[in-house]
Amino acid sequence: MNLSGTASTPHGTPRAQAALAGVLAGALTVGVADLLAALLVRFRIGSGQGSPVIAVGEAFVDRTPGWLKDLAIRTFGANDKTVLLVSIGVVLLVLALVAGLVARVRLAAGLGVVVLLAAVAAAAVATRPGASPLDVLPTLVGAVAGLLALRALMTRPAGSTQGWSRRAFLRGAGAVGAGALVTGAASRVATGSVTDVTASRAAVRLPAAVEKVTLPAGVQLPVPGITPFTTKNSDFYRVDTALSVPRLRAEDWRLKVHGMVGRELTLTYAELLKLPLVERVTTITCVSNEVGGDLAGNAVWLGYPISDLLQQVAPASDADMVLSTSVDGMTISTPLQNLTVGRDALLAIAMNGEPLPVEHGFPVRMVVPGLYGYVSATKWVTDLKVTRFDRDQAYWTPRGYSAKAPIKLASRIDVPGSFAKVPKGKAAVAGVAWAQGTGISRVQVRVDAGPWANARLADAPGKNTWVQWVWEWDARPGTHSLECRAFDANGVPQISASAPIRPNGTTGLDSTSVQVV
Ligand SMILES: Nc1nc2c(c(=O)[nH]1)N[C@H]1C(S)=C(S)[C@@H](COP(=O)(O)O)O[C@H]1N2
Ligand SMILES: [Mo]
Repeated sequence: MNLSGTASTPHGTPRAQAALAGVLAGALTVGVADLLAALLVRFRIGSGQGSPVIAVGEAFVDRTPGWLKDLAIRTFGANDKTVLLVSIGVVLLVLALVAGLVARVRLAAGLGVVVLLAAVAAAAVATRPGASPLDVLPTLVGAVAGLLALRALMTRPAGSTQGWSRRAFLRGAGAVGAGALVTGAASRVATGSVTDVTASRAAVRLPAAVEKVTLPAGVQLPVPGITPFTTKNSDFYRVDTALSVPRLRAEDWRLKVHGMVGRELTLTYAELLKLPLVERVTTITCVSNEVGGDLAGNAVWLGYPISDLLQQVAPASDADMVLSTSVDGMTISTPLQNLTVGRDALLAIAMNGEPLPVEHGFPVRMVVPGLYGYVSATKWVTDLKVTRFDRDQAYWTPRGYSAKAPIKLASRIDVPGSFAKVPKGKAAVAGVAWAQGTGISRVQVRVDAGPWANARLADAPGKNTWVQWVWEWDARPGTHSLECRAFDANGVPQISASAPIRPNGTTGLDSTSVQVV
């Protein structure tokens, strides 16, 4: 980059200087806005959604068509959010650079670009669910700081005829850059709620369960490479629309239960911990899971049966749905019946013996066997409204997904892996199958579309988890295709015709191609 005065153009400021001025002003805008947003959160002013970059990202996620979202989840998996935030950063960088270059030709026009960007960000902030008018304050103040910085860096000092001297420009740029760094770092510190929620989670003492889960040893087959029966928290798939994970302290959590009820109820975390909590082992699954995909995970959950909770509020007899809302504004509709029949649907506080990880819903989430996550598994849940499907709608319903979505019977081949080289002779073909709420009675495997053969099923602790299966194959040299299919406990076979993710989940048989050598 040549910042020297000799590169000076008729417009006075060298291009590189102008571009740098734009980028530094942009960085200062974001730094100031985020610092102010963090302070508002600290002092509980506004709704806590004042960060312009996060708001733009979330508004973008909201407006993303379902197919694109599915593609992003499939392509980037759990990194889809990082990819989005980095993309926003790159777009912002380019636009800031452009603002600088435009300002070089016409200062007012360059400032106009900044105003336009700020207006878009302010609109995104103001339209977040539950946004408060105060939330736009950080964006506005940040924009003013950015405008002043850009103007200062682009205006030659009084008396100068040559444009900025290199040294004067660098001094100004250094000051703006330092301002951006300091505000950016301070916003990190002020978002100390980050450390707050970690401390809050670390302070949780999990009460003993009044009903404990003991897993039979036979749930786990001794097959290398098979999906472990229990998914480690660190390996558990994550799907949600939150760009920054909601950081809600247990001390601040409240659950309101209301709507078509005999009497309303509010629950604090301390009160929840004193209730008789039970353990349940449940496999949850995402509707976006492809045939053979890994958006499913199994854990032992500790929580309070939602049926026991609902009993205390006396739902109206004509209610048929519970609309749950999370602290970040996600809404999820669950058939009332799935929450009141049996005592397996939980208001969960722990996962595999630990308080819920923050990204899996700390302090409290729902876990309901047999329903895809988007119609049951509300993380960071704070509100339950007893209502009717003909009165209320959840987030995904107008976006092309069914209002009700039971998990479809599925099976998957884990070993051998796709395109694996398998030594000839005896080889284990193994995987998992699930039909939460019903259970699995049989899994079959076939080679090269030949006859179906029965696999051996591992033990299952109940109907609500996946079950491992293994089939011993006498592998002959050559390229072979393997397929599997499952039958539920009622003898109903898995649907072999393929169906897309929308509106309510895929069907089709998993297959894998291997080379036996
Ligand atoms: N607040 C909130 N809860 C949510 C979601 C969300 O976007 N926001 N996504 C749901 C979906 S689609 C799924 S599949 C499950 C995933 O839970 P996990 O991330 O713990 O695996 O969470 C559900 N709960
Ligand atoms: Mo999902």
